[in-house]
Amino acid sequence: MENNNAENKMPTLEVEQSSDIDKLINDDIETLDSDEIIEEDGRSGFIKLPHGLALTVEETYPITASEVSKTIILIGPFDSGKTTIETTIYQLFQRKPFAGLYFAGSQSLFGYEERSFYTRLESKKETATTPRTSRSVTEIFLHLKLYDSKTKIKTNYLFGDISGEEIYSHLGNVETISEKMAYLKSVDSYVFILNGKQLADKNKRNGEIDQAYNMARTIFDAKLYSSSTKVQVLISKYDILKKNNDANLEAAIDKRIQCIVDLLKKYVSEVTVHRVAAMPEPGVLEVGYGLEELLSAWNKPHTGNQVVESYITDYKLNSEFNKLIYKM
Ligand SMILES: Nc1nc2c(ncn2[C@@H]2O[C@H](COP(=O)(O)OP(=O)(O)OP(=O)(O)O)[C@@H](O)[C@H]2O)c(=O)[nH]1
Ligand SMILES: [Mg+2]
Repeated sequence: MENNNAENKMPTLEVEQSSDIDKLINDDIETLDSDEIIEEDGRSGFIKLPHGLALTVEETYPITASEVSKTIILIGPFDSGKTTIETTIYQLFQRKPFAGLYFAGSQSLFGYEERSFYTRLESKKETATTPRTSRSVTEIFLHLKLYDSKTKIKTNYLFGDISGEEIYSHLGNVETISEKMAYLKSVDSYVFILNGKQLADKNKRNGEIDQAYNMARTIFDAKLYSSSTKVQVLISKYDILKKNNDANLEAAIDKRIQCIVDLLKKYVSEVTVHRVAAMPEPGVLEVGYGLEELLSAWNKPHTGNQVVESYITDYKLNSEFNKLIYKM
């Protein structure tokens, strides 16, 4: 879904000061171009504003078709911290630039606010909580437009907020997942989440890792990826694991996570492992721990060798053209 044509035409202005960047970008709700002013009920001069909620798959098409965009899908069991990762990134951008990126707008401000309400960084609540993502909801994409001060490119990030039950109902079933979730084929990054709270519990640890392994296998066997898809394997709620201060336990977990990485490397070339504590319990790690590194991984252009195992084995190389592509 990465589209590098349209938005690269940013003004080639020398940006030195962050005040200059503030002028270049703004956090206004995005509106349509002036030539798209519409007539509504016979009254002219109305501008159709985005509804501001999370977007459906169809509502993301105008963005992905015309502008630089990256789709990030977070996959993990219920309660693993997916929504908190998305909302904390949004909230951190309200404080300052992050990973060299500046907030440059959002078409789903209400969607973010709805989800952030109970976890505001300024909140006086002792324990932050995130409302559970409802399974039936079709509005799953949160939109963030970010400006990269180095490359001077604005990129639309679309974060798939998929409930744990939804994705796990397809576990091990390649046919239903490729039919119901075909849009996943053009995903730029998959984030497979392992809940640090479950990893810290010796009775739940193996189940958590096996489940992530099987989910990854289901998605990739269903061919829901492209040659430039990247994968991040992520331990969420890392503060809970870290509290144990057990280096042997972490080494054992790393070893098992490596099995997931080895599996994924058969399909795609860029697989990285991350530790994140988006909304940690007070005192252990700072809010948003690991998110800057994660954002950088999403933002980095795909560089790896793009030929992957299933591509090689599945395509019949009948024509000379196909044979050439394979050799390349
Ligand atoms: N200790 C700790 N708790 C966290 C962290 N991140 C999220 N939580 C808590 O974990 C709970 C679940 O987080 P969510 O973000 O709702 O999880 P989810 O994966 O979106 O859950 P579903 O929408 O039900 O699939 C919430 O109560 C959060 O406050 C973290 O970094 N550390
Ligand atoms: Mg959720």
